[in-house]
Amino acid sequence: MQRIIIVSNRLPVTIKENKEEYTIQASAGGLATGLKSFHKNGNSTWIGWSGIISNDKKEQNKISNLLEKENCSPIFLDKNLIKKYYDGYSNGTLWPLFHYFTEFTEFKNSYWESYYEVNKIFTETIISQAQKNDTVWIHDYQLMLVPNMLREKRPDLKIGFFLHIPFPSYEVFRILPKRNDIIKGLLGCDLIGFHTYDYARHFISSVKRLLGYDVEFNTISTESRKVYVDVFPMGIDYKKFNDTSLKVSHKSVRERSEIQQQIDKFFMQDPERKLMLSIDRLDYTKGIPQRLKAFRFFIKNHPEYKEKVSLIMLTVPSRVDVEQYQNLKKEVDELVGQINGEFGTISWNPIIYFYRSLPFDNLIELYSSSDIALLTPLRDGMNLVAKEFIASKINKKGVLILSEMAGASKELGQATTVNPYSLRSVSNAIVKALNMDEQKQEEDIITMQDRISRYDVFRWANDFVSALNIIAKKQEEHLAGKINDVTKQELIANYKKSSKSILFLDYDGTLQRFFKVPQNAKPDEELLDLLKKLNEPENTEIVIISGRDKQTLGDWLGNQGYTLIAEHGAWIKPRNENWIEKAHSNTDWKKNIKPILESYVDRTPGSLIEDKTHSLTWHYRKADIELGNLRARELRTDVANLIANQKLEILEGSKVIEIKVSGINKGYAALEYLKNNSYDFILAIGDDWTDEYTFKELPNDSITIKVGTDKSHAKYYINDYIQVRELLKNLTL
Ligand code: GDG
Repeated sequence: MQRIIIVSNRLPVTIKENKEEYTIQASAGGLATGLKSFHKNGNSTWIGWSGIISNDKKEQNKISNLLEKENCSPIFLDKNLIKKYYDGYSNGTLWPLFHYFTEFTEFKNSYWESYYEVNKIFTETIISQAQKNDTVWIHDYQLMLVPNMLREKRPDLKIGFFLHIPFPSYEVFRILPKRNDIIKGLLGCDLIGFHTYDYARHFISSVKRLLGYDVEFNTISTESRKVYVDVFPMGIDYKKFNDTSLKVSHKSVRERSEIQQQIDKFFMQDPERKLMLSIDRLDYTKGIPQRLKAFRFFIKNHPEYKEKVSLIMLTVPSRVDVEQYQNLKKEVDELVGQINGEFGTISWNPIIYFYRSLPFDNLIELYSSSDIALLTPLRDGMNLVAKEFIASKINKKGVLILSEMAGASKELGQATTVNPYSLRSVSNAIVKALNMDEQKQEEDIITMQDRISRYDVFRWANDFVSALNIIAKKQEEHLAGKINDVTKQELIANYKKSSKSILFLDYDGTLQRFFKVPQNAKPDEELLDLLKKLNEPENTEIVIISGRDKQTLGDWLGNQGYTLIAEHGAWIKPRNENWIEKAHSNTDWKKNIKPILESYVDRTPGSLIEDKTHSLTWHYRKADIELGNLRARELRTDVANLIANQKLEILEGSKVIEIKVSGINKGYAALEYLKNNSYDFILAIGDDWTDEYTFKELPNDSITIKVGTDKSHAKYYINDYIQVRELLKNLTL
């Protein structure tokens, strides 16, 4: 079985201290359960914070030794770091922002610094434990910088990340001052998983807008690698909930818990009574005050349900030191008091409120005794409680009212969904649930149980790891085509011993980075110097082969002893000679096409037209990335219809659409150039689609190199223009 390192903020165990003696209790949380099969075989490690604040090395060793038996490797953090990294950046910045509570989001530099530092500590611990080619699965928003920190030091690892909370829309995410660092941190992964398609979509949109990377379906092309994004809705241990529910249903009256006895009393007073349940951590994202207000609205507007329905609300203490949470507790206490005071009677409490956590069996008792689950978070990554409620319904009776803002609502199509901000919507749903006939309840529960039992937490974990393995294989294949130290040395050696060499070099994206305004891409000193040196040996010829117009190319690189091929081959300027026109055609066609391009410029802010002798080009690198892509597709269709039966073709480059005279391309131009001379070393480097012609046409023994990660006919891949310059520099040494 493969070795896997699981990394999360907290370890899946709780350490208890009693007179300097420590004991360990395994956690029954969803994550720990789901990863059990990977973790228990002894070939895996779980890295996380121990939960113990201690600077004492002896104590730390004691804890580490104990945890080793559980295959856990603890991280120790001091009080100050925990405060700023955990309470601060994780829960004071990322948690509220990612749940759309921008008003609660705090931006403090010291929080960020600690977050960065702790992410580094985690990374170093992983590095100290990871063997070659291990799989590392990192969890959640506290550790979003780890993937890239790890990738930089250990490119051999398979790295996956799963976000348990929502990824917000770009318009909210962009508020974060460190937005680029967070995105780049995550892009160190091979695979990034989200609960829902919406979160994945939001993430991809932020990547496109902030970093300008191309994305095709779920694949992001960064300069050096591809990163895959996919949806894995987290499940629960269905069998455990279902079996325990069966077990507790057989308990005798005497065995029943205090809470269950209270519930029994509630039903004894009137067996027709209905019980509604909500369970959540006391967190502002869970919409607890709004739920109470909706319940008040319901009782006020439907007095016929007085004494007939109660809401049993279990809220589990959470982040109790944080002010917002203390305020929330106060607000909830007051609301419960008000509602019970206003509507309650001697024999009926509208709200039965518990502020505590319960042992697992009691939780199941609650699930199985309740008729309705009222789960109305304002935002929730998934909400496992919804699935647990359904799984515990062994008698198939019950109704789930679920907020449409919870990830689980995307999966549980039979739930009654509500907008948690709308008191009326929640109240109507309660009435609907109270009146739902049993057959419908049964049908819905069975359908949902079927889904939850199939896609359980084990399947979730397995699917993620399997997907990561498949992706890692693809990455390996790509890596095999990459210029590495060995191929680089061979290439240099072959060049050095060749008697006549020719280098076909594309310009934009290959020798120079992309600029939002194409005319700004003028060669810098470093590049001019490099080309000059490269051109020094008598037996080396340099051909700059570009889609650019002859004027610009000539101004930038003319008369320096290089051959220039402009407009994809429409013009050629042999070294130290004048331009020769290779394409002969009239340009009347431009009169029809240009107004169309102009209309696209008007409707796509940031885009512009370039008019070349034999082509018209629409550039959209500076436009909004999504609008640009959309318009590019439209433009292609519009123009394709117009140019049918004319000797014109459409070329799609990197953020450009070019309409040009057909029969000329970089490949033909390169071949024609080679006709007159023989070379024993041919090198071609290019980054975009138009360079594929060159790669395809050149003789088999040529060395062809693609810049970037897109599929190519080239033999090798290289990351970016910086690495191209580095490689070329090596040829000059
Ligand atoms: C995050 C995301 C996402 C609750 N009270 C007791 C108790 N629980 C257990 C429940 C459930 C879990 O805690 C709560 O899970 P949720 O999914 O509802 O919420 P978060 O804690 O906010 O978790 C969330 C999740 O990660 C997984 O990706 O779904 O959206 O925010 O399992 O049963 N368990 C016991 N006693 C209690 O009193 N034993």
